[in-house]
Amino acid sequence: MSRRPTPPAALPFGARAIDRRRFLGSAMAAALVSSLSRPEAAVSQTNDSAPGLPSLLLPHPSGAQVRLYLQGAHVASWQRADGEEVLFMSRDSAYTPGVPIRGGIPLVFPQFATLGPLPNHGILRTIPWAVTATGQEPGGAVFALLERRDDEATRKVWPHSYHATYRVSLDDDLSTTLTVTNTGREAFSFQSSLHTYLRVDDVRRVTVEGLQGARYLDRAPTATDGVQRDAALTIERETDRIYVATPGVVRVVGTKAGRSVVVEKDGFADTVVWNPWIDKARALADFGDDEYPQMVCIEPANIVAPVRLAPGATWRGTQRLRVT
Ligand code: TA6
Repeated sequence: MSRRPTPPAALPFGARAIDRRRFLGSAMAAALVSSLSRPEAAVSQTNDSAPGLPSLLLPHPSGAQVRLYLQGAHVASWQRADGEEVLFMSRDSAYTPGVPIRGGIPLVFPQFATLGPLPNHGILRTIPWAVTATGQEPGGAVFALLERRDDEATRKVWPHSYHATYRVSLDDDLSTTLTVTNTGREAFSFQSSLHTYLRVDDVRRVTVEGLQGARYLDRAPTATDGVQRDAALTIERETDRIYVATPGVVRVVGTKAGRSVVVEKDGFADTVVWNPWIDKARALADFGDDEYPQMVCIEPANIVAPVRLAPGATWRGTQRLRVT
């Protein structure tokens, strides 16, 4: 399988030294620099090996950092203060403008997967977003705020006007909040999810808790819909389930020895659990055949009951990831 160029590693933490001439040369850089409210929350831009796919670092004084691509406001990495990487990124991911990035937290809007006529998982994850602010919150979290509006190209694919914002906030935890405002004259409905790829040492040793009693729609081949009877879901085959109207907290136990990741959601009714397992991993060109044990997707989502947004109304969906 052809290896795609993987981007240079994020700037070593604390390495804010960047080629300011190059950095300041771009209009976006000017926006970034002008939006900085406090130097210590400075955001450094790292242009990956694929020109035109800029990413930025959001360092926290603790030593933790988040790296996100402006394409799709795509969080690709969350390194905790101890250096632990919490999110999974495939070594075979593309870093090409307009091509989905495999891993991190893809934004899904206004369609989930192929549950409609739009491109898989919709339009937001493959288009460039603008950074509108960065800084530090009174409680000490550092944040980046990005936004995206409709344009002629998006309206050709999905004929509605919207203003989307995405806030990434890092302290001990990582919170990401997507808002969508209907800026048009007609109501529209949408599905959405924060398609979070959690990194695990071995998915066969992981249990997913918090879904007991929930009904699920099973999208894996030959699988059938059902109800989660056991308190702990184990991953032993291709798993592609939409759990309907789930509680606000899911715990992924055993991401590393003695570690769990808690996924809290608000504004999202459903939870998707996905692991491609062997055959689907082989079928994905941007996913290593041997990578399926290293990840599980836990996705706060609105799928079964799409959100209906009246003109001028705003929807907000948030997830908070916490390592315990
Ligand atoms: O969220 C699960 C899912 O819908 C799977 O069916 C699989 O297609 C996954 O999303 C990845 O989708 P992508 O378009 O990123 O390949």
